[in-house]
Amino acid sequence: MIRNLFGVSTSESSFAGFSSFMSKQGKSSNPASDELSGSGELPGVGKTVRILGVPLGYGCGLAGVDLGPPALRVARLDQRIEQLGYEVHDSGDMRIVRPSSVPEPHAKARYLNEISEVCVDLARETKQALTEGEFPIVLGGDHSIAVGSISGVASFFKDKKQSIGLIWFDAHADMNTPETSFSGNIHGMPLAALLGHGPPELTGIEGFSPKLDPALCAHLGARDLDPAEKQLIRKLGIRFFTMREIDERGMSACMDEAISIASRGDAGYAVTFDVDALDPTDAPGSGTVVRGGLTYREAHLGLEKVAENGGMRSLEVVEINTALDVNNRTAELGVELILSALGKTIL
Ligand SMILES: [Mn+2]
Repeated sequence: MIRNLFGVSTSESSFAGFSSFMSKQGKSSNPASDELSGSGELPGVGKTVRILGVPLGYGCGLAGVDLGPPALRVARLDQRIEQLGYEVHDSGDMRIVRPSSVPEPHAKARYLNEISEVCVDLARETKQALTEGEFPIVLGGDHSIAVGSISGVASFFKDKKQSIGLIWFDAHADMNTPETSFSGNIHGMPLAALLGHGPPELTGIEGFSPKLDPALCAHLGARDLDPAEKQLIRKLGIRFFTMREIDERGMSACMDEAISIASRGDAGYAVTFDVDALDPTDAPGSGTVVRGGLTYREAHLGLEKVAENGGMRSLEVVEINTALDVNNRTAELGVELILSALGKTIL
């Protein structure tokens, strides 16, 4: 069994502080802020983001995803967020110990206990960031971590008797369960788990289930769904904006509708972005690429609209695979998309 090693700080955080030296350099004297000050008020002034790196890769069964957080930092994530006026608290990367045993060849939910343990910690850390008035930005890792991060966001708002919405960008539904999954890889199951379908180790995090009301959820970018997922989508009535619909109606109209669905609750919404939602020509660094995805500009437009709307309560970028990436292009785009979601505009 794995143990999350705690950082050297005196807090109970399971995030090591080793990368914090990169983040805080006295933001009031940020030279880039001065550079940009002529273009009007910076979107991040007076706001603080909390960066939580989660280098967990064994939900996807492929090496390389565990280096997503460092790849985003190589693309100067913290510094570029600071240039938008935000204060950046980088908690570093969660320490994840390799599992001590390999699952059975046909295991239905590979590394379930290990992933559950990480998600329990991540839920607590994400909730803690919100409690301290900071905006959580979670860096994957594979998409199984969404069970942790979004459980934490849902739990924070549940305590305030509020319901959180969701915008989920992905080529896949991520709505398998151990019973329906072909691979047993948990990164294909997180949305189902958050909606209350799946093993109690995932659905029961933070002590309640489901975390999300399907009526407040919008999914964009799907083009590769399994038969059982299609059934569950129909049963729950969750709104999917497939690539077919985005082609037909355009990203702008689909995004407006997605935002209005996610805003039906009283708490705003969580955003999670799987880079396989993007077309592989723009994002080659993913282990699950499918042709015909969101273009570079469609993705930016989507997140620019999220920023304009102002309802986003947490942001997550997952599934960047450094072993498959080309010159860090996918991580670079990941940072750009985070900046768009945080209010960076062209003009
Ligand atoms: Mn996914």
